[in-house]
Amino acid sequence: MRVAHISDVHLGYRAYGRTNEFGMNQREADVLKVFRAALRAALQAEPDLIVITGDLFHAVRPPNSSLIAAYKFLTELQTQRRGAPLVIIAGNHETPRIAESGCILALLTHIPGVQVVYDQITQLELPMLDACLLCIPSRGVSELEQRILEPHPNYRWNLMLLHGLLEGITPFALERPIDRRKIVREEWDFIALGDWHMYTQVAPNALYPGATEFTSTNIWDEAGNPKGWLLYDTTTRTHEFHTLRTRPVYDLTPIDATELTADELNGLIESRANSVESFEGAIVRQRVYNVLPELRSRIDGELLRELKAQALHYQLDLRAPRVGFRGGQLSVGESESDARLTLADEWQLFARSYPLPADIDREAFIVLGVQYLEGEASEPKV
Ligand SMILES: [Mn+2]
Repeated sequence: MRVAHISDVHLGYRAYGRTNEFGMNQREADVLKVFRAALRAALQAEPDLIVITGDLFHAVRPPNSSLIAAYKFLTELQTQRRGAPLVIIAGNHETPRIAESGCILALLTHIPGVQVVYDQITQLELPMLDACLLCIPSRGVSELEQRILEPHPNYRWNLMLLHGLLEGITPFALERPIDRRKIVREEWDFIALGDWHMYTQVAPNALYPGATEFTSTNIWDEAGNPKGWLLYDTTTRTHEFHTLRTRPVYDLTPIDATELTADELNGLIESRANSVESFEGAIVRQRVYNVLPELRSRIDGELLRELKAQALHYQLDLRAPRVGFRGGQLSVGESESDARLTLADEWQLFARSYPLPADIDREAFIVLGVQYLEGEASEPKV
C-alpha cells in the first residue's frame, strides 16, 4: 500500500502585514498555494491513502478565506480520486481547549472519502485497503499512558497516526515528550507523525514529513531545511521525500560590529543581502552583534528602506554588547562568539520549561546547573 503523508500545513497562518493583489495576507496566500501544490503532487503519485497528521489549520477558528479555499481544494482532490480514503487527525493548533466547542475539521467530513479524528484515540478501519489506522490526535496524547497500543490482528496493514513530539526530537518542548518506546515499534507498518516542523526520520517506519511552509514561531532555526511531503510504501517500508517550493527564508550570517566603522557596517549589511540567491520577496533576518548606540544611529536608513521594500520581510536584529560577570569581573562581550548563547544560557532556557517533579526546587536546580557548567561547582551538592 502506498501512502501520501502531509502534515502541519497551518492554513490561515498570517504574518508581516503584507497583502497580495487580492487583499489577502501574503503569508496566508503562500500557505494555501503550497497546500494546493502538495495535494496536486500527491494526486499525481496515485497513493491508496492520503493522511494529514495535524495542524491542517493554524487556529481553532481559521479565517474564512483559508477555510473556503481548503474546502474547495479538498473537494476537487477527492472528486479526482473518486472518494479514495483521506484521513485527517487534529493537531494542537486546531483543537479547542474545551471539547464541547467541537472542531473545525468536522466540516471536512462532508467531502467524499474524508474521515477526521479530533477527540479521543480512535481505531479507523479501512476494509477496502485491508488496513486499520490507530489515530492519536493532539487531545488523545494525554490518554496514551493508560492505553496499550496494539495493531488490529484482522488487518494486513496497521498504521499509526500521531500528532505530538516524541522524546529526543527537541530539548525545548513545552510539554512532556511522548515515550518513544511506546510508539516506535516494529509491529506498525507505518507510523505517520505530525507536530515537528522539520522533516525527520525517527525510524524507517516512523517519520515526520515536517511542515509544508515556514509557519513556526522560530522560523530562523528551520532556514535552509527543505519543506515537503512523503510518499511511503508499506510493503518495502521505504519512503520518498518530495520537496515543495516555499517562499525563501534566509538567516544571514551574523555580523560582529565590534571593530567596524559605520561605513563598514553598512557595506556588510548590503553585501550580506546581495549574497543570497533570491532576496526579492524573501523572508530575511540579519543579526548584528555588539552594536553601540552611536553606531546604531549611523545605520543607513535609505539602504534599510530599500532592503525592506525588496524583501517580503527584512529584519535587522541589532544587539548591544552583552554585559556580564566573568571570572568575578564585569566584562563586556567583545566577539561574535561571546554574543552567542553560552551553554549556561541554553541550560537556563531548557530548565525553565522542563517538567520537574513537584519536590524539586526549580530555581535551585537552575542555579546548580549554571554553576556546574561555568565550572564553579566541581562537585554538585544535592
Ligand atoms: Mn504544527
